Amino acid sequence: MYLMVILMLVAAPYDVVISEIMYNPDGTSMGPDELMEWVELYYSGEETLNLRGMSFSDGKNTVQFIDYFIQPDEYVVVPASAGAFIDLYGSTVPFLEWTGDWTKLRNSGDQISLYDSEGSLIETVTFTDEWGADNGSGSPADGDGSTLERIDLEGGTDESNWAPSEDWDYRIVTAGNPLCWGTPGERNSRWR
Ligand SMILES: [Ca+2]
Ligand SMILES: [Ca+2]
Ligand SMILES: [Ca+2]
Repeated sequence: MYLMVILMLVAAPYDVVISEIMYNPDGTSMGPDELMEWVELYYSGEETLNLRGMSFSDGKNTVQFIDYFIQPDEYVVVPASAGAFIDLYGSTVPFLEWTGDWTKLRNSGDQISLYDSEGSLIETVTFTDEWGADNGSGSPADGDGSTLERIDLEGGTDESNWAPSEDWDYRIVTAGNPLCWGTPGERNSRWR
């Protein structure tokens, strides 16, 4: 037990990164924007890490995490509303609970800064609704159900490392009409 505590302490908190962002959920198929937004985190460390005290902020509102023990190479979702998230995606997707005020991811673009439990900045993602836009037509992540996925989880936070999630029929069976609501709690569809 003592050994385990030490291992947890030495795990570098910046092994946690923002891996996926649902900033503009498809209101028709998913539900209200203010309930259905979520952010996914990925942990690349080698030992179990408690995310307690870590947070993210858009510069106004801060979401501070409650106890959540994440395992190496795992993903966890931070949902705007846990209840709404479970209703839509089911109860098997790992998510964490938090205190504070939801950051409200602006549909025209916003920023999310991730902080470790000491309050030190890990990274900032400043996205716009142009990320993933296809030749003048909008981005699928901008209200069509896709998320923004980080392509290389060890890569940077600039636009070139993000892409809209691809249709995966993510736990959704709608005959002839596959919906893409991202890959919460799982490896990204645009992973490489
Ligand atoms: Ca939004
Ligand atoms: Ca905001
Ligand atoms: Ca994912």
